[in-house]
Amino acid sequence: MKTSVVISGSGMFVPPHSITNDELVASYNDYADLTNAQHQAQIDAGTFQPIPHSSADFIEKASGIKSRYVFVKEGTLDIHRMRPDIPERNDDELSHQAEMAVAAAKDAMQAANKTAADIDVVIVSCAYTQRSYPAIAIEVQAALGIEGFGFDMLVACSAATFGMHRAYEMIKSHTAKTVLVINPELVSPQINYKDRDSHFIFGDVATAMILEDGAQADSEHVYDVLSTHAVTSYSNNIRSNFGYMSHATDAEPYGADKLFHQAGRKVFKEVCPMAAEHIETHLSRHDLTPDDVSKWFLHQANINMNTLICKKLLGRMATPTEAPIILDEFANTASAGSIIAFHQHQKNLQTNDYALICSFGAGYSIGSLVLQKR
Ligand code: CO8
Repeated sequence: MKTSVVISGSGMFVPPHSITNDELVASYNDYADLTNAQHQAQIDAGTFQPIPHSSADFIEKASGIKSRYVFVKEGTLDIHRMRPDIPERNDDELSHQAEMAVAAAKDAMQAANKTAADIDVVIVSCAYTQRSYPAIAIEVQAALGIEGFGFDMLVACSAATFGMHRAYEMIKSHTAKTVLVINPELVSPQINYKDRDSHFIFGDVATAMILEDGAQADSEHVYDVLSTHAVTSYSNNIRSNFGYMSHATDAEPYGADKLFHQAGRKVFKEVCPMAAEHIETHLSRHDLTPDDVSKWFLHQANINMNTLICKKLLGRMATPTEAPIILDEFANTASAGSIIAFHQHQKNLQTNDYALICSFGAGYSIGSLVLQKR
């Protein structure tokens, strides 16, 4: 008999602090006014472009984002700092990212009826890890008392779906029976809060999923993973150059190009058709069309992107029940967005209903899973 792979539990950690658009914009505008005042002479001489104001109305219309959660709020809105003030931890303390990951993992393990003894592999898959080694996954593995092995994966916005893709293959090939995939998206340290185009886009969160051999799953909500599909296509339109090479290149390690930056319009135009085509191709492998899908757990970068992709696929607007939006509350949480949507909105799916998880973003990278509720 062929091994079936299922998602048997999901979990989430939401940081304790949030920042509304109004708070963020007030801080940014004060920073802009201060900087302009400091450069008044250059502005008058035409050698410095005054920094324009940001706008909460623009942010909500252009992106659908109303607020975001952050792991540490202190420092972020301080116009003399413009970045979170996160106290460094000693090597013998649980790291910040592992702390978020462990909380989300415990939630997912409980939902899947799993203890540490049931888990064979821990994958930490996200947009950034806070250090190169030892892997955050191995730290999480130790903190949870899991045997077996763990490793980190970095695939930007598609880290969660690509991590589940890896878990799916391990279960199919019998190298693991139960895999814990965690996405601790601690992205706020990489946001350029001085950049009007991107200061509003991201928020912190951690999500987790349990994938296991379908023959052993006994949780309340179980979804057969019918297949996974992944595509990458190189693009410089979303980029962060931060990395270990700064020590040797003498480049400014915190320069604007070392933080998240993008050509947002180009990303929008290029990625929407790619994602729609990817989804249609994936569904067709199962003789399904978009009309057969009851729930769309799409990447949460921009509400207008999701509207456009659903329109391309369905020929009409998707309802909020069909394609849940969570980015109004969470903003773009890198790879975790589609998993938050799944975690919060999967429970009213009926037996045999089809659903799709799809991420799209930097790389470019697109990853999807076709699910059917048991
Ligand atoms: N307030 C007021 N005006 C603004 C602001 C602002 N905050 N920002 C820009 N404007 C202005 C612009 O300057 C522009 O002015 P003008 O017309 O005079 O030039 C005007 O508003 C319109 O600007 P845009 O054309 O850029 O506005 P858009 O309608 O395109 O909206 C978006 C901008 C929201 C960025 C949109 O393009 C978008 O969402 N694109 C998709 C981007 C996307 O999905 N990116 C994915 C990135 S995430 C990812 O891959 C994961 C990376 C890893 C995580 C990193 C964490 C830090």
